Amino acid sequence: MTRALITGITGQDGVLLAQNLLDRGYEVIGFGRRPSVLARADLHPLFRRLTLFYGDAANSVDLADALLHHQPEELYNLAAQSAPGASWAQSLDTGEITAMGAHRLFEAVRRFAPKCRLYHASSSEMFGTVLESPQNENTPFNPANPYAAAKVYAHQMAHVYRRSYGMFIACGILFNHESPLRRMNFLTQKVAHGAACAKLGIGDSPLLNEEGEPVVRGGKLALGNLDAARDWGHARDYVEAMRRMVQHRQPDDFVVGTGKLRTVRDLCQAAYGYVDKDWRDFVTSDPRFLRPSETGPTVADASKAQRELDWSPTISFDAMLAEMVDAQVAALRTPLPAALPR
Ligand code: NDP
Ligand code: GDR
Repeated sequence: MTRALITGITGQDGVLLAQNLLDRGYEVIGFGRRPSVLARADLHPLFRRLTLFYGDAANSVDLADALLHHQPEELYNLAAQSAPGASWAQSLDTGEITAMGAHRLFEAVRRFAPKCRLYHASSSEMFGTVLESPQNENTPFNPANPYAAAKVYAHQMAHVYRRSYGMFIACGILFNHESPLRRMNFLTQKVAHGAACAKLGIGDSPLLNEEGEPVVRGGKLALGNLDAARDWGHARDYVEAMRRMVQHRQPDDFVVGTGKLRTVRDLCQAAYGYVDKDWRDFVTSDPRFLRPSETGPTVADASKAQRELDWSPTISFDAMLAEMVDAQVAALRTPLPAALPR
């Protein structure tokens, strides 16, 4: 039985990757912060199938302890401050976890588990204000926010450790990938929630957006830049690409995406169209959600992953959105836990 450790076990990809590996008979160790693990009651059935290790990626001792204690054969480094939009306001925290957290982990693996095969979560955000399209493994980086700069640092350090010490560190340059597990501070989940509210006739949403206000207020969903363009795929497909990178004969970099570019408007049209609504009646552009500088348009040339990993996306954009909107409808129909004392 292969033993794999996953950092970022409470995140979207950590959950879906854990499911993928457990279904293949892996033993999985989930590294995560205790309060986050305990708070995610919805994930406790999954967590019961794996071994939890409480730790913080800001703490080298926690990482070393996890490695020494469990001696994993595979390690998937997914922990990060993962929101580019929040990374201007949290630039130092982002550097501490997204850049230095990865560096700390590489160093801990070098010292305490040097034979371990490692996957590191790089990102299409590294291409930033893109210098060519579509982007492949040789496209120059041009980061446009603190998150992207931190990911470039971690990516370069992965290469340094690979070259200097012969460590197996595969870097997945993954483009945007989504699922019903997406957090509410990301675009697709806001739009899925907005479409679900429109379907159910809910004018004021029970959930909060990035600004701590109802995601839908007075029947309107406030977004930022409607012209931004991305390459969106389904996270279940992308965690399978991670697994294949770790099984590959050598550590390498792989771009993973669908190759299809869509705008925020396209996304809104598809999601509200799914519930037979016209998105223009519901969506507004609010300057508070605009970013000081925009990444993109990011669109993948994933031909290397197709060729060398035999990987290609299997879930369509429309099927992904339908799954997300349906999940939001189901959640909105489920009563919230009893109200807290006022
Ligand atoms: P999420 O935001 O859903 O998950 C991030 C995870 O990192 C959470 O489990 C979070 O835990 C954990 N984390 C954050 N800070 C710490 C810390 N100090 N110590 C321990 N754990 C910490 O992200 P995704 O699952 O979407 O992404 C996984 C990885 O892939 C990230 O590195 C992200 O940057 C990268 N990526 C994601 C893409 C996407 O489209 N989803 C595309 C390209 C790259 P907690 O619950 O405690 O906050
Ligand atoms: P991104 O994802 O920044 O690409 O990072 P996000 O969903 O936040 O933004 C995608 C695009 O939508 C535009 N946008 C909005 N975004 C948010 N969050 N909220 C809004 O209201 C809104 N309106 C428009 C953004 O400007 C942007 O252009 C994700 C994360 O998973 C990263 O960890 C990962 O590295 C990259 O994808 C690839």
